[in-house]
Amino acid sequence: MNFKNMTVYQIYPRSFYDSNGDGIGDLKGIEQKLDYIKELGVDMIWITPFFKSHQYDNGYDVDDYCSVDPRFGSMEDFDNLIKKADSYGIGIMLDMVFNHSSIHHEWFQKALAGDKKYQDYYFFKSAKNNNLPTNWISKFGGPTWEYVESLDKYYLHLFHKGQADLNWENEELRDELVNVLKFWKNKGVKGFRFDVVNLISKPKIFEDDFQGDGRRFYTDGPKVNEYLQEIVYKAGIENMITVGEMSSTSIANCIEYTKPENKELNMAFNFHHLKVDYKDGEKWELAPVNYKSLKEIFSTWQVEMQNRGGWSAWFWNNHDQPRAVSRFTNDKEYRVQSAKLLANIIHLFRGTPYIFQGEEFGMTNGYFESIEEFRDYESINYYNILLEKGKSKEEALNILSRRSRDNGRIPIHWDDTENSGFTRGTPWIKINENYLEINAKKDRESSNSIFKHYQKLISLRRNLKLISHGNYREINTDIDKLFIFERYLDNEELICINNFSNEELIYEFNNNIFEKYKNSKILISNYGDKTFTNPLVLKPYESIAYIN
Ligand code: TEU
Ligand code: CA
Repeated sequence: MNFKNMTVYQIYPRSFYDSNGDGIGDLKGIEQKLDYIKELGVDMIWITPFFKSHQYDNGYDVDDYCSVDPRFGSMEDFDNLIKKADSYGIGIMLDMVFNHSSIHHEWFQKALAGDKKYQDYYFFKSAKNNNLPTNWISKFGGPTWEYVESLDKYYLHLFHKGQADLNWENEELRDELVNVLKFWKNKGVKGFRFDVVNLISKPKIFEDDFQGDGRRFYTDGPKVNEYLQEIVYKAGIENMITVGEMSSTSIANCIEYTKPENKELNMAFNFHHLKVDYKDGEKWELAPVNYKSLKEIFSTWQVEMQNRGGWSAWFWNNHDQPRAVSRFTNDKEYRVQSAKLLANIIHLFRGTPYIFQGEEFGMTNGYFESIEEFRDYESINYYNILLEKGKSKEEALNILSRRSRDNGRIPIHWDDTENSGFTRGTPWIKINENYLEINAKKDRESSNSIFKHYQKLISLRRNLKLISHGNYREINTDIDKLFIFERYLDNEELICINNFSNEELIYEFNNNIFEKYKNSKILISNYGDKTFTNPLVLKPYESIAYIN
């Protein structure tokens, strides 16, 4: 399995398929859908946390790293899943939440009981001048310190107060995490995703931030590279597929985290392209999508990572993001074309593409109508923060509907039977009303199937070095919503032309581009065959790639 020509499918088990009718997706459900995943053609499945957890943050608050939470099934279910996946040639990637553990983890419980050894696994600090140890703001809103009366100390939590940050400076703690990796590696796991792993190197001095929310003090800290090299080496996972989720990171850091000679990770997720509709970088302030900025970010990351030996994991969607087809394109009149346009871009890029469950048949945002429909702690917390800031209920609900992570957590629409075929029970979160029109079964029966489009892209990446290893260059257009890029390797080249607008576009290429591609053949298109002409007429949301 080579991370450069593979495609990874992300499953959020809670919303994937419920096999026992309790309304929550589970491991047996994944096993029962392996034929579907096999047919798609992916090489690996990343499963988000299913370990024992109190679910404050839907499993990213881990009580026991070497377990299966009964909600999702048993360890035997996991063993059966990995065995069947293996027989299909599909690797399993697990999600290691090592920046923080749950406060119900036995380490934290021992710390609370006064055990100094385990207190040093975390960050317990005294108040400073009758204030919190620092004024940092949690990613979910609110302070990052929670008071423990029995210890007269505060502990650090960058996320939910149920997620206590782990002190990676402590070598015993690091060795505990190495053992977790060995446990799952010995069970046949083939890859690991490391959750917010660029936050693990905390500062020696904790100080207030009067310029921001504190992230500049703990993001991409001084020892992340050293910690990653150590844990990869000690766990013996250098030959596995590894990806780091990098929160608020930089290109320079992602190059260091992923360049092979550093023996850290194969690749890294970054989020810059998913913030071009934030107002001044603020997730909870709406702004129109800045397509010019989107193109600049894509091309800067593509070229820099290529020139300096890094490797990106590319994605539009995951369990923390709204659905891209609703966010960046037209999920109504041009939903099918839009879904294929988005797929073409990510799957023809340099870097490893990730498909988030449901993306392969064009699932949309949740179209929530009341605050009661939301489940995500971050969303509900920010709803209250927005109201406190003076937003009306309607404004706050509108912002949540556009930004909430619950948009990506709507149960998968398998077919048009009750509850979209996801469960025979009551789903833990609402099913989208549009499941009658938008579901896996209907899409795969369609002559215009998005699923079949993804199958082709996955196969192209596996078989064409031009795609998996080729270089990248953008063809600059002065039209914000027209994104054109090339890939080139030896004497092969492809061009991918994308119209991000509702309107027809007519584009005049310069002569040398036209000369290069005038006799080329179609590689993949979302509207069907057409000759490369000059000028080229592009329909709304048309995405077409030619290869010569
Ligand atoms: O995500 C961290 C992360 O960067 C996003 O969650 C983002 O910070 C958040 O949506 C606020 O905008 C990882 C997991 O993917 C996420 O599900 C967890 O909630 C989080 O870490 C904490 O483990
Ligand atoms: Ca279930």
